[in-house]
Amino acid sequence: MPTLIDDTIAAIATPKGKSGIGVIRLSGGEARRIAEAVCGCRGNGLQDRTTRLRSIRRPKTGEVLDQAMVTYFRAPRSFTAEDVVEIGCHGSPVVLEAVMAALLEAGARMATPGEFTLRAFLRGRIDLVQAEAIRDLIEAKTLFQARVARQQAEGSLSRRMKPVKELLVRLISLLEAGIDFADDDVPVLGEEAIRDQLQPVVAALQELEVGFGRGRLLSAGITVAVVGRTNVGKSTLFNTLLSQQRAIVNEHPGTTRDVVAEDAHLGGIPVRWLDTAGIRSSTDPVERIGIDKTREVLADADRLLLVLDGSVEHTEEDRRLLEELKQQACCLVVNKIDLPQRLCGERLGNIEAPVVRVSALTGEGVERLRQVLLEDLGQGKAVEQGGSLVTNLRQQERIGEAMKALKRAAGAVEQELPHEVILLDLHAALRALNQLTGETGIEDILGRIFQTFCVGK
Ligand SMILES: Nc1nc2c(ncn2[C@@H]2O[C@H](COP(=O)(O)OP(=O)(O)OP(=O)(O)O)[C@@H](O)[C@H]2O)c(=O)[nH]1
Ligand SMILES: [Mg+2]
Repeated sequence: MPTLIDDTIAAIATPKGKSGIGVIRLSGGEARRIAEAVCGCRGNGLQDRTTRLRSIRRPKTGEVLDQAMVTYFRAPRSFTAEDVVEIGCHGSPVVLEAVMAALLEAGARMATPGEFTLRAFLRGRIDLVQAEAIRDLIEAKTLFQARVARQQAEGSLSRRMKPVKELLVRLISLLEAGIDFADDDVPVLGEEAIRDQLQPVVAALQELEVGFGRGRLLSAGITVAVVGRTNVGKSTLFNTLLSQQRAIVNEHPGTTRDVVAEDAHLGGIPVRWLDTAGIRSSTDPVERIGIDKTREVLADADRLLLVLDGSVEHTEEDRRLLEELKQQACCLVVNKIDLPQRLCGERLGNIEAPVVRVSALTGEGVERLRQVLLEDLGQGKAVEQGGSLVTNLRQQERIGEAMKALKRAAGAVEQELPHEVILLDLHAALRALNQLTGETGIEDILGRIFQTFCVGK
């Protein structure tokens, strides 16, 4: 973990391998001098926020290595809040290595992963949530993930935390003042007033905690399993949802024997779709292994789509499955609506999950099914909240810690304990929130966050 920020660091910021252009970044007090040493810009120095075509040379020999676009960002108006130079070379790995070597020769040090972002953080340019969001943005697999990460990088979570922390700090100051200046007519807050001031802080944090579930979904993705008895059209639906003929479809019941898995996005959320063997009592040993596997999926999948065949009457197997899965299934899919319908709707009456009627064969209703699933995942809400979602475990832990401390404080208020005791818990809550946005006590978590960055960021 680097702690020095006095030297000037350099790194290739674009991925390894051949590309049209490759960018090398320099940051630090000497960035401009070092860049000028390799650009040979005697008497024609780099201008702030200006890009120029330059010949890049080895300082010792003067050998020309490449023609590159060189941009200078004067401190503090740069990503790291230090002097930054970006050199856009031709994207040959050999050229980039040679230019890097020239920069090191001129006095730069090779950056470690995440060190540019670390500097931005240490120089107060961004807070911890923003730093993590930059990493999430780089690692985003879908546009939706990227959008949430970008909003966090712009400080949406931090902005949302700010008033919450202010309320807490205000309450702490009032209580402290009541104790410190007890003899000087400073009014002591009553229990009622403390409760009133604690309440909005707890409510705001609670909302963030709820958002964590959705935030996790976005970053980690989920599994959605298609289940039901044999021949109801699970594999057909699975294929239609994926828009590809992935699973074998056949009129014979018991076609799917193994769990078939495929990854595809749903509204920007990474989803692993699972097609499963139809559940029925079977004497075929292979089919029974498949059904056992389906049972494992039932236990592990994040969401279940329970499929029924609308063209036949309710069977005993359907009834058993409905009974077994009515708590778990996020949606009941009545399939084969292109055929005359025989399934009695009343049988589904006491199930809470939404019922969606589709034809997996023609695709009718499948878009609606996607919508219902997205609503169940709360994606709509995530967008509404402008992306101020808690997306990682560290953030959730800190919010959880703050919540616990606030609950202890509320308990202390109820028991009419001395204000010193309440203050201990309020300070603990504030410490947890400070760690979230990185104001105090953060040394121990820095390493964990920055070591997952790539070099050049
Ligand atoms: N008319 C009509 N037929 C369908 C529909 N969906 C599936 N089928 C037919 O129903 C039969 C069974 O389809 P599958 O998708 O293999 O059913 P499954 O639930 O995966 O069956 P198992 O793997 O055996 O459990 C096939 O002949 C499909 O063509 C539909 O929406 N309409
Ligand atoms: Mg099947």
